[in-house]
Amino acid sequence: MNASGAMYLTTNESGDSLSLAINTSGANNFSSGSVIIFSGENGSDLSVGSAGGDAGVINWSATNLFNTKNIIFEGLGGSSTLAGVNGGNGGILQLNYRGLDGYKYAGGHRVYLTGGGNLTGTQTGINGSIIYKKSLLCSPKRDADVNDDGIVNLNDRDAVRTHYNNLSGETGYVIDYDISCDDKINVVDLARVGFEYQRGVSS
Ligand SMILES: [Ca+2]
Repeated sequence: MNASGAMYLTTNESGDSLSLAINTSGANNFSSGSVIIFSGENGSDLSVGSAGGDAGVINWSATNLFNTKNIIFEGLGGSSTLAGVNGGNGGILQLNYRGLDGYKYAGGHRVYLTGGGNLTGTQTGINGSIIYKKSLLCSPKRDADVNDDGIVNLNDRDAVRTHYNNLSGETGYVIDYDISCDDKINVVDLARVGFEYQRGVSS
């Protein structure tokens, strides 16, 4: 999936954003400044005003790597313009992936899920949340970014080393570090880190 610019989810008659479930099997590439907007609508200034809408839910499942570079997710609660009524709630973003390609936190995708304000501008809507869910399945393959920060680097190598020579069933065996899915944490897994070294750093 390749995308650029702004994509908006439509809202219902209450101003709530609709939700979106999306499945991608190949790479997802976004141009700089690409933004997916699933915010609630702001209340109307007409008459007595109206409530702010709730942001939606995006549930994105990437069979392979999810590219965090450039993408902006904006799921803000709408502002209420009706006296005594809270702003809308922020959205939920769930990313399901085999691995991340690009920084998970600062430097990667930007996510805005703040709740909306009330008539006086005080935030009263509840902030939304983001859920990261990495698959540890062996198909198509387990991720070499064992600490799940979006980058394959020396920290991943060192994490594998910490569990080196542990076999499935032993207390030191942690499935995340058995990248090759052979029930052993050994040089084969270190090699996998090496093959993908610096993945996620470059654009
Ligand atoms: Ca890492």
